[in-house]
Amino acid sequence: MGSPHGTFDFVVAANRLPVDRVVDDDGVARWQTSPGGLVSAMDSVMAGRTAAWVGWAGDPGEDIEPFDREGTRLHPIALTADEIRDYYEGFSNTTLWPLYHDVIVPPLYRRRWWAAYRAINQRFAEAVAEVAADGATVWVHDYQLQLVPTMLRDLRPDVRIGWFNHIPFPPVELFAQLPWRQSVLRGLLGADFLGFQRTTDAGNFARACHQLLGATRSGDVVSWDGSDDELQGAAPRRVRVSAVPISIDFAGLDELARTPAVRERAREIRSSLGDPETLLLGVDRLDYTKGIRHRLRAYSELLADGDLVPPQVTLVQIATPSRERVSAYRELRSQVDGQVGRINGDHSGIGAAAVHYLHHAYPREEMAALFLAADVLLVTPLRDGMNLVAKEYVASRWDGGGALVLSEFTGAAQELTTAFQCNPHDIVGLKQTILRAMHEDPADRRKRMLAMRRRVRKHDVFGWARRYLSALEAAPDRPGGGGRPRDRGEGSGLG
Ligand code: GDG
Repeated sequence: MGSPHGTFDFVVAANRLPVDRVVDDDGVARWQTSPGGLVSAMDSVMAGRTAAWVGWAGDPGEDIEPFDREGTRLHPIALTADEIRDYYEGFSNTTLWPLYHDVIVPPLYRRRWWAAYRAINQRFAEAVAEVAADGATVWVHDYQLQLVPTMLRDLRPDVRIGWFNHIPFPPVELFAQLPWRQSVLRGLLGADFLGFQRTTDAGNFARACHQLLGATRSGDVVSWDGSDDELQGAAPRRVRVSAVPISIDFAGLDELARTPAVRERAREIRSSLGDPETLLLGVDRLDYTKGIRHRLRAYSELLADGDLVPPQVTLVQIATPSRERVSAYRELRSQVDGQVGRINGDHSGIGAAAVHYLHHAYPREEMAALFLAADVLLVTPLRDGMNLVAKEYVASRWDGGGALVLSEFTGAAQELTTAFQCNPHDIVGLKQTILRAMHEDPADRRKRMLAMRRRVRKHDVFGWARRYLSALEAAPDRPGGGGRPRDRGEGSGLG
């Protein structure tokens, strides 16, 4: 080992740092903590440890020196404009994102993007190796960094490595399209523990390892002897693989939604929309996985059928700008713009808009007020790892009001079983589900909401982080770990 080890005994590696660089009115740049549950969850597990976070600062550009913020060392990874294009917009968001979301749009396979992905993953692995203390725990996040576990293990066999996939892991029949499929699996198998949103995702990963690498699975341990056709000489691996579904800061959101300012704002929102009998709401990143077009299609048919009539009913659709340099996202935007224009042209009146379409990001308080104001939240993804918006809506409804229409293709559908579940591809079924959510007996709707609130309160983001880390601690082949001995049940193939 060349250079001396670092001093941080807990290291997070994620594509982005937990801060954004903002420039004040007076032209001075400063760092602002990014909003969101992941950052709060990580704060909660970092407290009391010497912790570092390795990630990209968000702009193309020069090296930024590591700096300390709220007790955590932030270690920026610099990316040039070409690297952002090839590693981030290209391989991460034009190859992996669509491939892992059921090929809703066709993934593109470009050798130049793959080369950049490998190089940037290596850069992350080296940065982690530099800051991690002897025997440190390293938590790697998401699909942008799938090669980091093995690259890091090669540099630092002493550290304990976990990886969590925020998005689905596809069935092997789709994953097998990837020209570099074995390298990706091998990259992940460098971890001690791989966490997924759903049991199905963990199963898909294990099946891919079986079919493409000849690995075996026993319980939640995948074993690979390191031999396969293309990659010679790898060390054998035993890796724990299971589902640890992510959640949100229930108490924080519940508290925010109860504040007088948020409640007042919720009333104001309804009154500025003409106090509709039913306010429908959609809140999504503008992403083709979220089923926004299917939702708008169902809504426009309900208007055309005369089942819904503005201004008694209106839809607010927040579509947060996302990945605007990627062509599939630009195309989606123009399709959604067109659809909204047609719906409003056909069905709005003066002071009675059928759709209020807002292509902006909003502060957390405004989101909570929108959740509290909405009678029905429409969450209709074609595929979604979890969908935090659904859980955030539930946490905001301290009043037991509201109704959630939820696609069965989200991770959240496995937990929020009393939601009005739907198949967004089935437009007739989706229309009926929206009407059912609007018209069900209020006492029954309330029961559904209270059951979902109990679930999310009990399984919040802090519990998720604790569960994840204890699974990582108990990973196989580690002193004190809970792994099974090698001779028990191994080699049984995939159940
Ligand atoms: C990925 C997976 C998985 C959105 N607009 C605004 C805003 N948001 C916040 C939401 C929510 C988050 O962004 C979006 O999370 P989702 O889970 O809905 O979706 P992805 O961005 O696709 O996230 C997903 C997640 O990772 C976590 O593992 O659940 O399946 O795809 O928190 O509230 N927040 C604010 N203003 C906005 O305009 N403040």
